[in-house]
Amino acid sequence: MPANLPPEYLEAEEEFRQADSKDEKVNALQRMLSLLPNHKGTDKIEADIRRRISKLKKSSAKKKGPTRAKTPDQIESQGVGQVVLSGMPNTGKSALLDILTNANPNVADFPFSTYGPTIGMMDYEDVQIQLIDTPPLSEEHVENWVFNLIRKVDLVTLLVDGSVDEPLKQYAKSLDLLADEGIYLFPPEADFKIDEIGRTNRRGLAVLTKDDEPTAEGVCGRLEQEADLPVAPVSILEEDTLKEFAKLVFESLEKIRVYTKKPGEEPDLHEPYLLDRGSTVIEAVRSIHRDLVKELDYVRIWGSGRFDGQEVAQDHVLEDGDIIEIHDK
Ligand SMILES: Nc1nc2c(ncn2[C@@H]2O[C@H](COP(=O)(O)OP(=O)(O)OP(=O)(O)O)[C@@H](O)[C@H]2O)c(=O)[nH]1
Ligand SMILES: [Mg+2]
Repeated sequence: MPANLPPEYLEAEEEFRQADSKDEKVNALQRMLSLLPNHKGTDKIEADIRRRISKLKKSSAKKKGPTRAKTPDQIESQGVGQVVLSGMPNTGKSALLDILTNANPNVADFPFSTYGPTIGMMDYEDVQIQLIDTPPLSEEHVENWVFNLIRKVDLVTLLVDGSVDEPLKQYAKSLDLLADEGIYLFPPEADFKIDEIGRTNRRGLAVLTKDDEPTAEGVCGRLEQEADLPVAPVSILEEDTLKEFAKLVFESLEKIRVYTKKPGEEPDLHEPYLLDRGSTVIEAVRSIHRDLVKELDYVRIWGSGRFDGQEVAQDHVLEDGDIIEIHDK
């Protein structure tokens, strides 16, 4: 039976063809549906229009669902952990990122020179740590993503400028600015993230920058007395302070590196397994391969054992740099 479609319907159909967006397409299809004469000859057309509407609606729902807006605080963690460089203006955050990583942030002798996050990877022995440079903390407007990022990272390094008149006051001010956002820094070994009153607690490290400046003399000692956090003095001009910084950052992430060896062979020192500090032998075996646990007979250890190659219990707590030799049944 011929469909005998009215001219209004054909117009709506033309609109559908011209439509650019999904919403426009759905609207046009719905108008076509309402203008479709109701008789046997149009049953198939009606079914087809309904199918097309439903398909379009489903595809736009899919789009809205899981794809979240990318904001600057959504940075994929790489390496041992994610570490933010935070601090008041001009404290040397970008200079530190610049010297320690492959990134090329804007370093300037005026404050507020950084606007967005800049990411770089810092080498520490055989591993890498992700450093993120951020705009400064200040009483003026700080964009929300900066605090959201700080809430998420594994470690917050709080930079204090060794060249200012009162670095200790700057340190206290920075802590206040974080506390205004409900963020509190604790020494790395204290790992309680959100406490019972809903505050965000983060592992923190105080960093006294520009330690080469004469003004910085004696400040580190005073900061150590004042601060609840460990203090790292750094200067971009002094290589050994940068090495110390990398070491302290690694240790503050509370991770250990564990290596494996096969019986009768040399250890594989290329790819360490990264485990949380305090991990036991059985946890290491599980993280190397889930199925290995069932097959496990015993483990020998080089490093934290009493002697090299000692057979250790499954609950033996591993240390950074341990080498384990897994024997299965
Ligand atoms: N003497 C000395 N100067 C430094 C050191 N680190 C940074 N500076 C200088 O301090 C100034 C500020 O450095 P930036 O790295 O841009 O500081 P920032 O914290 O990123 O600044 P904002 O992004 O504006 O918050 C620059 O002139 C740097 O050259 C250091 O270790 N020693
Ligand atoms: Mg900067």
